[in-house]
Amino acid sequence: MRTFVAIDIPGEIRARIQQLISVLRRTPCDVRWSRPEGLHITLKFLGEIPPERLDAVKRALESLPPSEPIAIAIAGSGFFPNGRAPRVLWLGIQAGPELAALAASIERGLAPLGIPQEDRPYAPHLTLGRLRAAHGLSALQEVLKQQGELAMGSFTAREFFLYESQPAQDGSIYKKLARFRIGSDAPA
Ligand code: 3AM
Repeated sequence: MRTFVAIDIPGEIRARIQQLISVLRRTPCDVRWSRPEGLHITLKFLGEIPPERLDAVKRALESLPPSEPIAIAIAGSGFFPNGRAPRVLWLGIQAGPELAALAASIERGLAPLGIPQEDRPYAPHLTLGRLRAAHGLSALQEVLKQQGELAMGSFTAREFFLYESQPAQDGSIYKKLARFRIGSDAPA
């Protein structure tokens, strides 16, 4: 099973992003847009794991050192790998150092299970869509510019999830397998 670890997006922000996607959809570009219900901020891509390893992965994620809730703001946009040869359109993530620290802690916690560590620096983002072709790119960029700062909102992340990515006809479907708390159970 193909798995990854990510932070979910609150409904109110999700609705705003869905609205943005509906505007961007009208541009004549060939993009596979993210499903609103699957929007997430990836912390760690695990790749294929044998189903019998799932419990060990969950245990490792449950026993990470404690971390503080993470204040996250979603704003701005960009392309991976760059604007000239774009493959992924993303929204930017602004967060304190706790976010990268959590991603690093997850890397460390999963390494003993043989899950390869990332060699690239952690680049938090929220994938809006994947470009199938470059045509219509300037129209897309123009509409993005018209949308201004793309300030989608902010929230405090108090949990993250282990997801399974299931291949589907029009992009993957993401299914939550387990939930993990960030910080203590006490109310903030
Ligand atoms: O939705 P985002 O972009 O945050 O890009 C994939 C997606 O992240 C990423 O894992 C998430 C769930 O599929 N992903 C897929 N293959 C990857 C790889 N080989 C990868 N991340 C790193 N290395």
